[in-house]
Amino acid sequence: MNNLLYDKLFGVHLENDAPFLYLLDGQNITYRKFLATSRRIANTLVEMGLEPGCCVAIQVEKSPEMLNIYAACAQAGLVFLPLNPSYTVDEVKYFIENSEARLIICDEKNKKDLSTIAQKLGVLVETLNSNSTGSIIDKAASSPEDFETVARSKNDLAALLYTSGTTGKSKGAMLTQTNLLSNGNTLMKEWGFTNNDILLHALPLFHTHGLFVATNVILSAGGSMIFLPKFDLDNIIENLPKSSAMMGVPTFYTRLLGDSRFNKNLVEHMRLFVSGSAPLLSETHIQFEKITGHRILERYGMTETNMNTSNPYNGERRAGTVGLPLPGVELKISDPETAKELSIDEIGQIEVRGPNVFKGYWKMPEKTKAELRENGFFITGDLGKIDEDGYVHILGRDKDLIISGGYNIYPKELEEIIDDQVGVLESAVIGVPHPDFGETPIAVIVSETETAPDLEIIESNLSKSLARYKHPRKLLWIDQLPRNTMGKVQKNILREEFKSLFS
Ligand code: MLC
Ligand code: AMP
Repeated sequence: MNNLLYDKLFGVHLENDAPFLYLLDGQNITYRKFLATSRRIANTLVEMGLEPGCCVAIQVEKSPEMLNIYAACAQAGLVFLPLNPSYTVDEVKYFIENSEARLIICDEKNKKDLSTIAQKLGVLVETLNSNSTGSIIDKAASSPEDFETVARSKNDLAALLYTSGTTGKSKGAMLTQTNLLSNGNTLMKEWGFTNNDILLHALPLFHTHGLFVATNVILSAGGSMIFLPKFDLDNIIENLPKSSAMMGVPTFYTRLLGDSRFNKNLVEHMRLFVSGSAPLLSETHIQFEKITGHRILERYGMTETNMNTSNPYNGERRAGTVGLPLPGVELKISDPETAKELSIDEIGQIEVRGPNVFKGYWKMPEKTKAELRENGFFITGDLGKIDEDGYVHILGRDKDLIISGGYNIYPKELEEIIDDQVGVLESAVIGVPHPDFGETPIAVIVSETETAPDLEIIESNLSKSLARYKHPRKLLWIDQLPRNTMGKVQKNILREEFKSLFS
């Protein structure tokens, strides 16, 4: 037995002296050097008593060392669990508890708060700061540089990625080595990545897009990344001429189009722009082509499935569609009531099956059973159709989900907190169009009495428990929520009523 994830993504680069990461300060990190640091960290993790299969949670700002820890986990057979640094302590507590992580790696500034939780749960705490310092780095400096790769099977877990759920509780998607490897390799081939590519990487590393799509494709191809800490227009504009490809959420593209410095000359060297994680408006696609001559390649994926479809690299990239199923991925449209497969152009729920599809939700067999059929098809919760040329169109969501700038927000999580506030009878959180984030949540609240609830206090209480990106951009007070004859809140009516709030 070997360890395919490590061997194929990382091990193949042991002798590679080409740059893996170009940093903002002008330095670069070669593959060889990157892997040497990763091996030291792998030794450190094992010295702490972590055994194969143990989960390592990490909540830090984006840094090269975060990728070192990803590589170290792969090599030591540990399960990598990245978390958004903007999560509050309350949110992180749930993830640590639910995942049964043995170690949490956090920024020094959060150590005190997290240590209190970690101590109760018997979890180890180490630090890693955005300036490359931290206890894990100190320990790794005195750990040996040789590390014998731990054997893992291709069905073993490689990562646990939490995705919020309609019930308000986040679910840990169990991703195996096969899930990650099959997708990385397929995308590398489909999108023509080689070791000549330089990817402009401005996505976060705690989600599928920045970690498994962007990073794994570059590792598979042996290319390089210009590694930006976050999406910042000045840095993007400066680095576009040095890059060959960029992957982003639609907000990246609308922000670029809104900047007067963005023009055709900047992107002369680029061969590919990829968009995903949220719908790319046709008008963005068209305007981007008008200015740059490039047609953005839109693809469709999920935490649970990695990537499912892609517009063709060679061939027609159709605006308003997410392209064709990737090789090895089966995609069908089914009737949500009967599960019967629907025909061309009929709208229904999107189901997918393939080596990219996850193993199930961590410790949630009921939820797994409800969404992952015995025949291997996963019910995505997205609604769509397949046109006569095989292109997939996403036309809505069966799940009550808001996607803001590529981050998912489940209304239920917010509604539960708002409904608990003094003076609130009930609430409905809906997504409305937003010029920058595509969609943004607003909360419509019904008071217990005839007077308005204190919206400021509600807002302040929300900010104590929820990451900033989830906060409703507006709280509104109304007399009553519209309901259908079954008593169900008609969110579509609210969405229609408030659709122009930010336009
Ligand atoms: C930041 N903020 C957001 C936000 N991002 N609010 C709502 N939605 C977001 N996405 C908040 C900040 O906390 C801040 O709050 C304010 O908005 C402005 O911050 P900013 O600094 O201007 O934001 P910025 O750093 O520019 O971030 C915007 C962004 C970023 C779009 C660049 O959110 C981003 O990188 N998104 C990508 C997410 C992603 O990778 N998704 C992939 C999921 S995987 P304030 O008020 O305190 O100032 C997946 C599968 C698939 O979906 O198919 O890929
Ligand atoms: P996540 O759970 O964060 O992985 O988000 C996955 C969801 O993002 C999918 O179920 C879709 O609803 C949405 N999504 C991803 N890519 C696209 C796309 N290209 N167009 C529309 N929606 C998308």
